[in-house]
Amino acid sequence: MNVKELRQLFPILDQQVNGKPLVYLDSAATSQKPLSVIEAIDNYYRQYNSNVHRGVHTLGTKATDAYEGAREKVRRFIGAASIEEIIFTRGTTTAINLVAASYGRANVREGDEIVITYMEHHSNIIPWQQVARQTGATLKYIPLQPDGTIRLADVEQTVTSNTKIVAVMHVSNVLGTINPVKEIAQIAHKNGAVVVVDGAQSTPHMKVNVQDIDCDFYAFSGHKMCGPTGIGVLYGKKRLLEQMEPVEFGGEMIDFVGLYESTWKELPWKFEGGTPIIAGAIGLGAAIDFLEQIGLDYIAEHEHRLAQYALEQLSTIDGLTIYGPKERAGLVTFNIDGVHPHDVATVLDAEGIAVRAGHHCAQPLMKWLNVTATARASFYLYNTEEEIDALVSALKKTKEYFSYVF
Ligand code: 7TS
Repeated sequence: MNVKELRQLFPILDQQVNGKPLVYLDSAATSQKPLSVIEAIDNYYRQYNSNVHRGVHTLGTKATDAYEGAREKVRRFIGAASIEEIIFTRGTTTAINLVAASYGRANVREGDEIVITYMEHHSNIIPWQQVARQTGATLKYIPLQPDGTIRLADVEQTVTSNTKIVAVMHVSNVLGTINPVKEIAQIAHKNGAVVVVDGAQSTPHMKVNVQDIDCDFYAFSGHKMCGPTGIGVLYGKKRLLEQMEPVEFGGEMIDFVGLYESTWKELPWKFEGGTPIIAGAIGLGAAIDFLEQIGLDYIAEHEHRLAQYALEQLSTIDGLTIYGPKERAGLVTFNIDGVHPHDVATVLDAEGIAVRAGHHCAQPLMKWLNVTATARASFYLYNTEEEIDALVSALKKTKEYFSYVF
């Protein structure tokens, strides 16, 4: 299937925005959804909407099979050993918060260390700040190289025998850096720490195998990988999840409820209190089917080509600064001298081009870059070189417009 045919599977892409063909370059914020995902959710609500794990009626059984079937698809997709290790959450943020609230508070003490990096998204910073505050532990940062990469020697330096948790993103949503999470996990384990990987920007774009990485926890969101919003995943090693207490209590997650005490269901359900995100999980399952059909290796290669082409083309614009390393995932973050990134995004929008401007939920990284905000174009399997040409020519126009005004 070529990219033109592939684009036809995404109905939203075929529209005009401000009188111009839509150029959607904001997939790192959320991806668009193929018909097969939209239809899977539609079918659930039209044909077998029911609660799961409850009654024995036919629709309920069908819904339960589809919900649990999606869990098996996730397990296979990330190479986990068993479905007990796959917990459905609302997204990456909720998944990391679960680890922090459960594993973090139970295992981190005063004098311990939690290690993260300067490039983390807020959702992999604030939960750890909270654990550090509540336990008296210290939060430490692995420094970055000038190109926005991490040196393993700096990981070795920062992680010590006092470190209990190392939390790091697999792929940066701002720099596009692909972090050596497997090697970081080895260093963490050598020091007796567990590793939490934020996979929000990796699972949509490249093959991920949690057993090969040997991470202890891995978090990601369905909506960035062609699935719906409101569904995400926490992978955790069974040995650790077994020891952990749930953080949400109520229906669905219990085994027996007495007047003063209760017991929990086995894994993974003890972490899924309340009616789960049934349509979301079914949609995520359909998204995984779709991504596997296209092929993660093809997607990674396509985006790599687009990113390299974008780097080449954008570097022809005077006064445009690009942040991050040359070898990167499929996104480019930049600033144009003298033009605020929000103005860049507004002018691009008038041309039908959607990019994100702001701090990208990475204020410590903005501080490290010495900027308050940037613009970001992020690519996915449906983007084309022609769209990058449209971006470049609109940016040239933006530059001319602002040099004329000021
Ligand atoms: N981690 C990373 C690396 C992310 O890029 C994001 C979202 C999250 C965590 C949070 O995911 P959520 O689904 O729980 O919200 N990143 C972005 C972004 O770059 N632009 O908008 C959202």
